[in-house]
Amino acid sequence: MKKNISILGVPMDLGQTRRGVNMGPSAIRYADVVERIEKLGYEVHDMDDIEIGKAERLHDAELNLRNLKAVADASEILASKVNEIVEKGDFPLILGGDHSIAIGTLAGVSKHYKNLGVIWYDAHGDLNIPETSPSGNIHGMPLAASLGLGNETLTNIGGYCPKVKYENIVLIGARDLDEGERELIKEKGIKVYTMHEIDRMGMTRVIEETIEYLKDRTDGVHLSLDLDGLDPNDCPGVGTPVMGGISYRESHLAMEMLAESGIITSAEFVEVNPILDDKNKTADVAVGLMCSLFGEKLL
Ligand code: EXY
Ligand code: MN
Ligand code: MN
Ligand code: MN
Repeated sequence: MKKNISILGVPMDLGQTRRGVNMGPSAIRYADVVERIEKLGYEVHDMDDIEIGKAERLHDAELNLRNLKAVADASEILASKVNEIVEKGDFPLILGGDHSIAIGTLAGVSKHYKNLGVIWYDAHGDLNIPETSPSGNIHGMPLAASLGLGNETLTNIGGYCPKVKYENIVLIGARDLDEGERELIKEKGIKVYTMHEIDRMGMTRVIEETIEYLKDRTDGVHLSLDLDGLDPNDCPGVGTPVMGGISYRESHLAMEMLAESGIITSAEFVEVNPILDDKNKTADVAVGLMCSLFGEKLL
């Protein structure tokens, strides 16, 4: 993994309706993200937060895309900042903010690769389009948008589409999928390790297979880690908790194995909501996982 890491905060809360996730980047900094990663021997540049616009006053129920303009504007800014980070040769580490920010992150990263792989560590699929979304919340749509599905304003962020190919993504931790998402997964044969496979195979084999699957077909891998992928007992500070999640230790093991593999070229940690949290526990878990991803060892 690269020795220089650039951190960028995205205080986005407009991809969903619960307030507080805009404070995610602050909570993660408060958990000493910079100091803890520096301790591992990296040079860390904190580029601060990007600016987020305002929520729309009226929601257009027919469009079913809440706060489309503000989310799209922020995604363009994010894409260009992430692009700068990759161009200068640093590892981009993006702090959310709700998961809608992945649209901008992937737009900034993907053009630097022929075949970007994506690991989507999440309780959810985030594969909705306005027609299938039960909520109109864009944080349930970023993976679909990155595949080129849904509203054009979102699929064309960064001026190109798509950002990823179906065969280059792996979902880990899924346990709350909407009907349209299930159909898409089956139709396209998307690789998914639901909680069922994690329980049966164990995280070791899940990550071994994921690395094996991605390493030859991709030339870079983005890790999009939604803290709600973990069990809410370990990560209570998330807006859409789902019982029966990935454990704290399984998640560290996953990060440690990814660190050893050296395949990860960019990462984002999203959905930390300090208002719903217990003494900043979720932000602290997030930083611990980042440290494992960057090679921290137990001994
Ligand atoms: N699938 C539901 C929706 O689209 O509204 C819930 C999505 C939650 C998305 C979270 C962040 O991963
Ligand atoms: Mn530098
Ligand atoms: Mn998500
Ligand atoms: Mn989620």
